[in-house]
Amino acid sequence: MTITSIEQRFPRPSVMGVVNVTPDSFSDGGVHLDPDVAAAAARRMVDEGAAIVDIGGESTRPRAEPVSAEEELARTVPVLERLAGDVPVSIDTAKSVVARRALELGAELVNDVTALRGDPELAGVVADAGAYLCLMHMQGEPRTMQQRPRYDDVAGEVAAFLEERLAFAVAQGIAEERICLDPGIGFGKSMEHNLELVRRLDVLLALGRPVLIGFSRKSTLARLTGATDLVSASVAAAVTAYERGASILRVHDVREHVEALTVARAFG
Ligand code: HH2
Repeated sequence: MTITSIEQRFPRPSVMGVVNVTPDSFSDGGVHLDPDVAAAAARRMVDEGAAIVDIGGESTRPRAEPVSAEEELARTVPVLERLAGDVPVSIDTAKSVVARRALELGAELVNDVTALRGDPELAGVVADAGAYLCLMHMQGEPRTMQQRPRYDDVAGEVAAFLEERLAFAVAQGIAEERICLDPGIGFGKSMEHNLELVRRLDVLLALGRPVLIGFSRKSTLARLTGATDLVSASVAAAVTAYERGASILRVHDVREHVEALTVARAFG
């Protein structure tokens, strides 16, 4: 069987649009709770040039409370049903039941912010489906992760963690070519940690897998600029991450990022 690698499916730069079907996500909470509205937003993102749309039913923002699998399914399945077959979808979940249902409904990629540490069944679900997988670094858990993030060498520690999780995923039968890595901007990190991770993206790229970066609308950008509208700041962070070698940029404002990244890529 020939498998399409993540490099082939998501050439640099590729944009992943974000659709959070949640009441409490930090930047688009409540906006896409109606499945028709969420599905329309996903379609618009693809029209604007997104390579894939990341559908999430559980907020992972700092201090977010976990939701049950039933609730996550109730939020995401109606959206996935509306998109099935014609919109490329990623499912942002750490739960195997949610991932399994999403994959049955045509999702291509499982985006797990726990890097297969949350649900022992998830690796098998991804392996059996031959799905793409994103492994993300997080220090602590969403409820408490921003309380006092601490590292001696943030880039080295994040890379070591992801190297171990990559080996674990491969040992569970997931093809290495289907996996991308994400340093987890804002997940148990200070502003300086977030900046350092992009500044030293080469440390992560040395693991040999494509890197996904989600800097869009994150609080580091608000702290740096003092702005409330974070579109320009997000675009700057995405272009910088692309320049440092990132492949997939996870963003809320697709058109602006696609335009900026198209120009950045033209410089070669
Ligand atoms: N960030 C968020 C959620 N999922 N997945 C990956 N791989 N990388 C990220 O940086 C990432 C992610 C948080 O952002 P958002 O989806 O806007 O908010 P919320 O978690 O509150 O729904």
